[in-house]
Amino acid sequence: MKAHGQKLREAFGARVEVIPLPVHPCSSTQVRRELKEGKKPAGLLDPVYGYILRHGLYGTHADLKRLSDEDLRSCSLSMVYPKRHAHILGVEETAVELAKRWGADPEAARRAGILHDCTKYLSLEEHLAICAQAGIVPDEMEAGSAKLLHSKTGAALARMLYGESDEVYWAIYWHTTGRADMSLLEKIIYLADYMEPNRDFDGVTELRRLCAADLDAALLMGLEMSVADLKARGVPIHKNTQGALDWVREHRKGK
Ligand code: DGI
Ligand code: FE
Ligand code: FE
Repeated sequence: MKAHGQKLREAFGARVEVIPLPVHPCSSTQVRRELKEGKKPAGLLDPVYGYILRHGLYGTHADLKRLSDEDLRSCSLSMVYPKRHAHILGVEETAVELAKRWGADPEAARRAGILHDCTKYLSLEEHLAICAQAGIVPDEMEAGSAKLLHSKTGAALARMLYGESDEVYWAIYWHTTGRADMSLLEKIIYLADYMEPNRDFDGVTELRRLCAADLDAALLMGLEMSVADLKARGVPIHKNTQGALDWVREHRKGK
């Protein structure tokens, strides 16, 4: 390499910089062999491994309905842009913490956290196709909004593709708007999504404190901030967002 640089310099007067690249620790032949044997090859990036599992490439035959947490995480990360990876990992970790704090099933919280945004970057057409397949009928506002539909289609794939439970399904389903009468796990995923460690906004420290001290007070704060933010941006409030806010206000009266 150094010799090539020298030659180019002499022949063309080129400015040559030699940048040493790290030697990749595995051979592609070995990676393919390990995949075929059902192993996760060392050195393969998680989202790449997830893509291979989802598409059954290189002789893999993973049962997507019975994935380990690690493989489910790889699959979810492979479905979204890398800029969302830290958020997904943050929601997973925060949801598990909140589940332990408030007595929900930490494993269900983990699986919902891992999958909650897996359809975030699908087109409106793709969202509508999944809804049709899953028997979900979007209302008028949802039918025109990929942002509102990603929680529905994320839930649909969690159930149809990954075989997740009803509890996980509904926690993902309601994570964007919330609703009246939210279950404990629904509150946990909604709030973990709001205040995981990568989130940064005025009030996030107070929201985190409330999440550890009084979950419904945190939910009220989250919903109030969300509605204020949507209003400030001129975005119409979905009836389930309003329903969640009205419900938690009523529910907390006298506290
Ligand atoms: O998917 P994330 O970015 O992690 O967060 P999220 O699932 O809470 O989605 C946030 C988006 O959802 C944001 O762009 C606004 C939208 N959204 C949430 N509530 C409402 C809403 N959009 C409308 N029109 N009405 C709502 O009530
Ligand atoms: Fe989301
Ligand atoms: Fe999210």
